Amino acid sequence: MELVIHHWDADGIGSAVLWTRVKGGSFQYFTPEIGNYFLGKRDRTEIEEKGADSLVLLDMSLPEEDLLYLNSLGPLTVVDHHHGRRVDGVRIINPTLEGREAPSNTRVLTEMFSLPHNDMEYLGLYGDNGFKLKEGHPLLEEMRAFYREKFGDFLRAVKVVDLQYKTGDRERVYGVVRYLLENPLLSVVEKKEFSQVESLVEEEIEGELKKVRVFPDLNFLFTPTRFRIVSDLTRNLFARFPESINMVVGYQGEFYNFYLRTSLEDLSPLVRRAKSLGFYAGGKKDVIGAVVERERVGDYIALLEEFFRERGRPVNLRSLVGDLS
Ligand SMILES: [Mn+2]
Repeated sequence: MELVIHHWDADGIGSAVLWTRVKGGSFQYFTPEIGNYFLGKRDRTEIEEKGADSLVLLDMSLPEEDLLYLNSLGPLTVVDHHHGRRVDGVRIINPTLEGREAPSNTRVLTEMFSLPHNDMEYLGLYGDNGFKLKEGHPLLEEMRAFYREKFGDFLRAVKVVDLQYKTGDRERVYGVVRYLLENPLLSVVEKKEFSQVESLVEEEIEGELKKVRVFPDLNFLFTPTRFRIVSDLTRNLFARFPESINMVVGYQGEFYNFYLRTSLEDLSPLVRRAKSLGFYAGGKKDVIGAVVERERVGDYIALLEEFFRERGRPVNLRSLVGDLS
């Protein structure tokens, strides 16, 4: 049995399906705790219990220590399109390592196996890029030409596949992989178990937004929901209160998930500082996200407070975060 470890989003799901179709044989599937771009303790236990003969990692950039760990369990192949580095002794197929960008992992696989253009390729391609492709972009035109009058159905199908992980329930992700192994992509929208997730997610977002604590210049929400909606919640607050500090804290597995959006200050220096201090952080000008271990929550809060204090906008996050539970 080969264990297919894949990203939980549309590109990761499409990659898992493509790999299975091309390779044939016996497979099991695994995606890390949703939201974590590394393997937690529970992930490792679960992977070991599968007892795979070989492993493949698709569309997921994991830390070097995790790649070495997976490689120690059996022969490992990595196919990816994220920026990263080579790791000694690990077989990595990734065009970005040779300076060639790939818009999705499903496209890397399609080219690698010399497949004709296909549904799974476009599932990954639209999933990873669709929202940011401007009208007239060659990739968008390519997908339009492929689906023609079914293009609208295709967009809807991608959305449904991509939404499954937002429940935080990995079984839903595996469910859609299994379904797509047997059924055409466009038919996912007709399956209630998949399409209902959209309203489940919307209801959860609305419910959580009612719990936001509103202060002058600050909106704060602690949301221990299983749903992976921390970034959606933060974006929703930011859309309404761009001039406030909008902070949402979620809880996932062994970690806290911090998101902060504001137009008050350029957050890029904060992102760099957080990374240099060893936090799993990322972001841009108006957003910073970080996954923080329980023991380091205090340090992370201190970092945020210091950043805003230095800029003449003191904010007391400590008292709010103090009662996370
Ligand atoms: Mn991808």
